Amino acid sequence: MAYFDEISKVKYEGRNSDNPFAFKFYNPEEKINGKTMEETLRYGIAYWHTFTGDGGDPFGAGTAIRPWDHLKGMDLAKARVEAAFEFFEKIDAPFFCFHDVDIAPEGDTLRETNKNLDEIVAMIKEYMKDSKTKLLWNTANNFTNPRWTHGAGTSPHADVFAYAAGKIKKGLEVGKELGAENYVFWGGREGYESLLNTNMKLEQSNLASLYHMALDYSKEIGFDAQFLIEPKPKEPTTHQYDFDVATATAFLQQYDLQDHFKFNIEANHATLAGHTFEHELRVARESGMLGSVDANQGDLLLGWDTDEFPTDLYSTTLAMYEILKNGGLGRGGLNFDAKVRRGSFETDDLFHAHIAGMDAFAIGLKVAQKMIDDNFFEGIVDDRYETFKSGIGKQIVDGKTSLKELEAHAIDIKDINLKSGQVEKIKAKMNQYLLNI
Ligand code: XLS
Ligand code: CA
Ligand code: CA
Repeated sequence: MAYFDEISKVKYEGRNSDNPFAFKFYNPEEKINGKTMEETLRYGIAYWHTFTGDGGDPFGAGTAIRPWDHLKGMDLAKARVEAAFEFFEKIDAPFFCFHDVDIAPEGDTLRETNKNLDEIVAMIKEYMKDSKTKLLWNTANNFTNPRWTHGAGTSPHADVFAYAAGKIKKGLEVGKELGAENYVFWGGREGYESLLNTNMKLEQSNLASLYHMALDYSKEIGFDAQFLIEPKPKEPTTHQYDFDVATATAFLQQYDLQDHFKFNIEANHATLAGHTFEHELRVARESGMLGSVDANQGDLLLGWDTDEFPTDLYSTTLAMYEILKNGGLGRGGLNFDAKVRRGSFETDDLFHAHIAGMDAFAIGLKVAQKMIDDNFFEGIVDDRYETFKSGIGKQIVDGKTSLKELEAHAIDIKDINLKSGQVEKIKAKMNQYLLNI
């Protein structure tokens, strides 16, 4: 059965096309710096928003009208798989991502849940045989069911911890079965509401043990995916342990996990942490830990995790600048962890939203590559740190000086020739780049 009958395969038609079902900038075959756009951008479709989500919010029921609405339970799960692969084909997606509960309903026990999962995973595997769409990552949803109220790997109850471990074990098996490139850990409720009822040290060390067990088990079964941690500072808990890239890096280092993890960085989580998207990408890239990206955007007027489709070209460009400087995303990709607005309830909106996001990152890629080719900003950075290239500056960089020597150097200095940071010139130049693609 076809779910999106009216829509044919979305193609690249160029910037002047007025066909709403065509890409204007994303041309999968176009080469940018020797790699096709498809190879660099590695777009992923988030199963939970696009096939499982219904547009509900804390103030009202779902609004989405979907061709599978009349179904329930396993029939619904199967219809979603059929719809998903039709959608992947039509939007030309190289990857998809899911949580366990997105693809199959939870049963009353873990045993029942696993049975449901087995059936749907077998079906997905069949569909994947005739599809180019691969699994970018999967993960266990250890945050929706009421049992996770106080956390999963950081729960104060050992049975809950064991349940979480069991779900992760299954997640790793599923990832292996479907050839996932990565496996994600997002600590949805791994945090606290009040320090007065929390043993923070125990919770964090339990969480680290869980990650170690996951690493051991993936080795045991020969699942060689890249492990990713997805930081987020808050929501749903007041304070989440994986607050941002810097905090999560310290956690990984403290528990000797740093060599086995990279980061899955979500734009909206970066802004919730009071950073820009590109800040988080930069921090991860500088320590060689930029793994994958959840491509979306927040709304600064609202300030919560709105998971909007990314359309802000300034942000997609600065993100692509970091990604290109990283030499690409390796096994990672750009997963649209984004949902259509509650008011965009028609099925067509799913296509419009993805086209908008895919075009926005294609523009970002083109502009960022041009910026890098021109070396304009790199030139500014280079000049700015000029004094560290020779003399006392070089000695500082090489670790070959001391406070005594530096005092002797500084003691009689009267004028220091500081130069402008040129922020306005930089911003104007960025605008020029954006307008000239
Ligand atoms: C929620 C997160 C979540 C992770 C995967 O805010 O973005 O969807 O990406 O569990
Ligand atoms: Ca995410
Ligand atoms: Ca989010």
